[in-house]
Amino acid sequence: MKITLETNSQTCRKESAVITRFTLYGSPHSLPTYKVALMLRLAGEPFSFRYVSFQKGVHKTPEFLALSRWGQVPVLVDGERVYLQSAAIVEHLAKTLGRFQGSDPATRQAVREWLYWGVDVLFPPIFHCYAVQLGQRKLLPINVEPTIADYHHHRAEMALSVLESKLSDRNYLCGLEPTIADIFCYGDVAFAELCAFDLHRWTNMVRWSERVTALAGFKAPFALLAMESRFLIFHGLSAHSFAEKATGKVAF
Ligand SMILES: N[C@@H](CCC(=O)N[C@@H](CS)C(=O)NCC(=O)O)C(=O)O
Repeated sequence: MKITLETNSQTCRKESAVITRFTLYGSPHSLPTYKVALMLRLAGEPFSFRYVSFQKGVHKTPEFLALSRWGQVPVLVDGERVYLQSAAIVEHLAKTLGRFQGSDPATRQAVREWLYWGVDVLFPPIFHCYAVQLGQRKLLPINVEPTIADYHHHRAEMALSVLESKLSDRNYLCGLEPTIADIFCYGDVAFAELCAFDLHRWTNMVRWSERVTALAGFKAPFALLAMESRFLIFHGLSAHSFAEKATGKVAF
């Protein structure tokens, strides 16, 4: 299989009717990819999506590694520049688009704290629980010992309990308005739901999730991203996506 990384500008030339500033590389199964896609979606920004197949090992190819030094998704190309690490990407988007960044310096500092907490505490156990599930569904060659799987489940429950307690006196994580902190942490909660966690025990979190899912433009993980490359264009708030034709050249 020959893998050629097609640049954003090449893609734009080919699909002259569809020119997007943003191109997101990732997978619908990737929690951090969803967080970035959801941010773009809620900000009303059209973007091209390039599917990176883990099964085919595309993320370890020299072409992809030239784009992402970490060999990981998501990758966001904004014009000529490449952005890596989902927390840094959503921060870049909030700043450059002037959306969901928090209204004052103190709020923006609290937002940053939540992003670090999300990367450090919330994401890892839910990511591992989802990986266990992908293994059970034979979608990835992963077989996790039950005791290890229980450990991840327990750590995820502890992290979700923290969210629950912090949401007792507020609508959103950093106050009255939604910020990238909410979008970022919600991405993990959405996948916890896919992992069949019983979220209804955490009533503050359920109400917060309802507020996030009620935001204009919201879409759930697999409703937003597909296992193929797409152009996701928004006309007002209704999205139209055009699946990219398999040319044999675009393997992402
Ligand atoms: N801290 C990174 C984590 C990214 C990450 O774990 N990506 C996974 C998919 S969810 C990946 O690309 N894994 C492939 C690998 O590490 O080999 C971020 O937030 O962007």
